[in-house]
Amino acid sequence: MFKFLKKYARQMRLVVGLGLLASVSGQVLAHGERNQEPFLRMRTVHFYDMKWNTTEVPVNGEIVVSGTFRLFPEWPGNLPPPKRVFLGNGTPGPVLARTESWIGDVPAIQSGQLELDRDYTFRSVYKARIPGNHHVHPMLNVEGAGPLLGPGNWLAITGNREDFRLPIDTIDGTHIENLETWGVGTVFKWHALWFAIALVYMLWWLRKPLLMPRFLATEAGNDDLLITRGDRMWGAAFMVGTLVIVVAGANWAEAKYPRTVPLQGGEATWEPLPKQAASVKIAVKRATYDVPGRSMKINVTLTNNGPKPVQVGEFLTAGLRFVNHDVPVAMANIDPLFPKDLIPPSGLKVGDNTPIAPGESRTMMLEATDAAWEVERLTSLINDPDNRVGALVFFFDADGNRSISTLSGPIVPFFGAGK
Ligand SMILES: [Cu+2]
Repeated sequence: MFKFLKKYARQMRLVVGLGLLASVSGQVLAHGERNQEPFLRMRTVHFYDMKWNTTEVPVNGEIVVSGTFRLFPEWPGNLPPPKRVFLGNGTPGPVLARTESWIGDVPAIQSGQLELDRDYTFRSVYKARIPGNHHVHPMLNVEGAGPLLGPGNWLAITGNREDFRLPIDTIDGTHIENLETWGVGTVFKWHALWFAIALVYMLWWLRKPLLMPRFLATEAGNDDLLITRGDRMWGAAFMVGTLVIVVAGANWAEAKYPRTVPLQGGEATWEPLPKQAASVKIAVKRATYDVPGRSMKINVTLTNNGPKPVQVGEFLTAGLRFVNHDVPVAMANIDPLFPKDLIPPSGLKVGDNTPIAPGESRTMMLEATDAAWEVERLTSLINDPDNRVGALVFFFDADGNRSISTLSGPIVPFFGAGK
């Protein structure tokens, strides 16, 4: 035993070490959103104005996540369009119970269709269920395209798992103290009954000669001897018994729960926010990703079609927010609970920060530099057969009014001089 321990001591130290590393760093505990292809994160749904009411809550406490999302107009051609979409949340397992879900002011309990190039507000309310430190994302499930995640925030749930309760009042006035355990006993009893019936039925046949003797009898043309009169009676008794139990069970359920509503298969209809004309038109002249410098450099021509001079305030893609530090109103637009790891500290470098006058067209560089490109694994963009960058760009005028434009264009990698 000790010899064994000694032999594997090094490996065990390594495993323990890795475990400690995982529990200390936190980053390692995220749950796979970074493995999504960059085009899924840059050119489908952009979540902005995200708000979390809290990042620490006891079991049974309430979490409200709200914000706005825009469906990117240049939706990737290889993805099915958002014809049937469900608003969900991305968490490591059922750590939260969703109690409310809204798109605009319409419930988002069901799925529905969304329009490209439009903005929708959403609001989800959750109840904390399982204690731990969880990464929680808003998420749109698009039929055929899969889950599309918004920015994830860390949520610490404290307390005991056993204390969780989900009480509700049904339409007919029944009060259910805990929806988690309600009626589960009945489910177990019915399953046990059917399991027992199936077992008895199967044992009847298992006690007889099985595969090979039956095969030989069939080959010899004696297959009529395989099923006896007793077998037929047994089968008939089971058929009648099964039908009686089904009918009796349905009657019992009908008497016990006289008013029931079936699960609803209809679809919801959601209205997008009124369309705001993007006051600034963005034309991408050239976009490069500098691999060693971890920097995205985009040469753009910005045309201000609005009535007031504007400045570039923020470049948002895949949940990352590159904010222009020289535009105070853009900095003030960051919610204090927004995850810090998604706001690169160096922000967005803008070639020319002077406000763009109405009617003016100006060509300049936008530079977003940070290790986040690597950390978020967005650099695998350069391996895509259709490597395009997609983002939202926020513009602000002197009065703090915001207008949002979409940016889209092909991107070329730069591997460093001499390579
Ligand atoms: Cu996550």
